[in-house]
Amino acid sequence: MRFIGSALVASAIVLGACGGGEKAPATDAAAPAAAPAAAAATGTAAPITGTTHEVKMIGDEKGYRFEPKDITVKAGDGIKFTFVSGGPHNVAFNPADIPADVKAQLDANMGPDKLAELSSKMTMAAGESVTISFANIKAGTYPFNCTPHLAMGMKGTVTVQ
Ligand SMILES: [Cu+2]
Repeated sequence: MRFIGSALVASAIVLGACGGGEKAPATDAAAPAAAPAAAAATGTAAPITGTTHEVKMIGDEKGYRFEPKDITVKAGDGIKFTFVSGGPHNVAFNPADIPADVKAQLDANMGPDKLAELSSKMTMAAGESVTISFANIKAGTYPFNCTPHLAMGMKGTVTVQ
């Protein structure tokens, strides 16, 4: 990308803004971000340009789960994963499940909520959240899980259209 420094700053601002609210400009701004799938390995975060969807992270007497478990988003959308109960929870993609040409972009798109490769920070209390952009991620279905509760089946998928 052309201006890596300013793109990173802009991404941080956009991700931060989405973390605080639900507004996101949904327009043709998504087009340039979604177009160069082949350039996805740059590792530069692509900010959310569409809708920010909400997924709850829950642990209660019925078990540990993401709600909804499977979600479909459009190119340029993002997902805000919010702690509801029973944590700690995080959002992690198994690197082995993510195609090589998606990995760097998805990793970068975890933005300030990233803790390790393809793995978010841990949320510890109700209301804390992790926001991930799916801008510039090629169409496909990507499985994710909560690291602390993987063995208890806390898993989901995001399908990017
Ligand atoms: Cu969990």
